[in-house]
Amino acid sequence: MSKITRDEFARQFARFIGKYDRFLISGHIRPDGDSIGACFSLGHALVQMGKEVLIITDGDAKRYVELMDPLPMFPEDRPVKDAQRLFATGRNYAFVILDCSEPERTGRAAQAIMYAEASITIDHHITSKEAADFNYAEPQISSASELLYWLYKLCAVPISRSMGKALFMGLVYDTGGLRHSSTTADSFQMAADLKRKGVDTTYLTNKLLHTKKLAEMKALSAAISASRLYKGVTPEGEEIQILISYLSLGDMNRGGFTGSECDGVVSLLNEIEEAETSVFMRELSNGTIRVNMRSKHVLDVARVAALFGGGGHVRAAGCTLTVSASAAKAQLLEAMSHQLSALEGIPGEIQNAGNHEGSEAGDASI
Ligand SMILES: [Mn+2]
Repeated sequence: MSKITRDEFARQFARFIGKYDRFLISGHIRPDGDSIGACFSLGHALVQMGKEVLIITDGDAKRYVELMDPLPMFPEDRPVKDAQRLFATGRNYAFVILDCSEPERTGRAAQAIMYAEASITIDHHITSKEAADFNYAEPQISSASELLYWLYKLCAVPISRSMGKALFMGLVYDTGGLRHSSTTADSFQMAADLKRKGVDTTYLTNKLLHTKKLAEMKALSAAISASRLYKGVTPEGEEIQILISYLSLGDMNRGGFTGSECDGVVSLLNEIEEAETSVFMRELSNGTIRVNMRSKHVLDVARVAALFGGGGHVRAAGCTLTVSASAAKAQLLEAMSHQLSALEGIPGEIQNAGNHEGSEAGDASI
């Protein structure tokens, strides 16, 4: 949580973008729709002010970048220390980090903070740190793109159609189509304003949320086949189920899909009615396990992820574990059991379950 108000930060932000002429802009590693949307909205805002902009990404961003009006992108094969040479004037630049707060979370852009004249972070994650010269985070807002939208309003930055497309992409991506609990009346107001500006909301929503490659559907199919439900009981006595699925590199090779085709799997898994919480684990090439989690209304998965050095939001979070798949599953269940009074597979954690009254909840949990 930031120590300053949105109004106070808006004044810092306006001074920051007014002061510098060249901006290197990065979102987080393994970019998503909000990360790219936030970067492109700011990039177009700065270009319309006559500034020079370079967007730097780390990981496959094509699916999102191709929906945007083009901006100069930092070449894949250039080291970050060359950044200032890539600006036409070759002079120093300011570095902007969006949709995350730690330079390390940007991936290959991380060292840019050393070469930059000044730096700023604008984020909406709960795990926010203050690593730059100026830092601002609002963990309760839906997306970095929505936060930027309201900052542009406060700074009287006119929102062009190109910016509108980017902002809408970020909003729709991070809210699952104005659907997640992070969606507020302000989010709808922003969407309505962007629609009025001529943003093709139908096209963007269909492209972002309802278009899947065959390999992605095969990844989902494999993840469903490999899934198992675990029963738990909340402190309020509600019975819930946690779905856990794991795909090894071997599973993925056999299925003909790679990591990028697995990105949307966890959200689709959590559409399964029985699953209050869904955990999708997949083996990365270096033998570690990437964990993505979604919950509907009970578990705070950000708290679970934080125990393993990860982060995210209450209903959507992720972390990376360097243990075997079975150990990862056991450790995640153990972490989740702290928020429950009982959880299948965690016999040591059920001392509060059932209250010795032989309740159905107690029976279901073991
Ligand atoms: Mn985001």
